[in-house]
Amino acid sequence: MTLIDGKALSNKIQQEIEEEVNKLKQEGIIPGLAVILVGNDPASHTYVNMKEKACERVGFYSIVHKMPETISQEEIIETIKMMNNNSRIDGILVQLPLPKHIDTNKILEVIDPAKDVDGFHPYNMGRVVEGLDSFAPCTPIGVMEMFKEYNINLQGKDICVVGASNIVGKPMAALLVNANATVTITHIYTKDLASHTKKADIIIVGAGKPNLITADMVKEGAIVIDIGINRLSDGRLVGDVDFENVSKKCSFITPVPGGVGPMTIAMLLKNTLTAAKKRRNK
Ligand code: L34
Repeated sequence: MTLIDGKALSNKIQQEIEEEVNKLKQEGIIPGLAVILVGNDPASHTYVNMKEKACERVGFYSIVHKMPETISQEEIIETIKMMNNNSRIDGILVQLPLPKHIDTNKILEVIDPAKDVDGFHPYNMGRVVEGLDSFAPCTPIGVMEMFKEYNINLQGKDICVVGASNIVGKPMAALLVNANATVTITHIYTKDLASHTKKADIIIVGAGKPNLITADMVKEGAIVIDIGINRLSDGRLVGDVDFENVSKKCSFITPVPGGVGPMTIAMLLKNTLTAAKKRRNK
């Protein structure tokens, strides 16, 4: 069994980005990321802090615009429009989830697709599905980078994606189909989850449910990618996979923490760098 080290790969990518930023700086270019953080969700604050620190590490300019839980949809939209017009900002990210009174889709559609480093705008999502050059969501492209780094060939593979969110499952499936895999997307209404996972050469799970994937659901020698991040009541951080038992059957598996999470951050930086270069025709 090979452990896929997302942390190490993330660090390697961040180093490459830092080197490129140093070169751009000689031309007077500093990539800039703006993050909108609404409310007091502790996990969101943790992730945004990590993103801010990562920006600092690679030499980006970054701002975090914090807004109270009670903020109106209109005020968020006005802030995004300001960022769309701010020439120092190359990437705009609205940390999700947003409070219930906010229509997330309405917010995401206001972001200039050229600054949509999360790849959540319907324009970019459409381009991802068509396999065109586009910003794609950071977590799925982070997973694709892991496959590349570990020389895992996807062509013709049976891949089961567990979870059908707009952020993870759907774009993940699109990227895999474009890499010539045979993809099954399962979700909470799937009748018999195990019947699908058992057949899969690769299982990619992002459902937010600890121990959803147990050893009996996994084929011998399968590859398991765990996108879930759950904090248990004792403070422990676990994924959606029963790692201890599932890992014994796997050829490759990602840990939580230290797997897909750090890759999400690296891909955000990569998308922001790409946005900065594209806006200047580089
Ligand atoms: N707009 N909202 C927007 N974009 C995103 O890409 C995200 N996401 C998800 C939540 N909301 C978002 C993230 O950034 C989840 N997510 C994310 C990013 C990084 C990590 C986890 C989730 C991460 O690095 N996790 C560490 C452990 C962190 C800890 O100790 O809590 C890990 O090793 O998995």
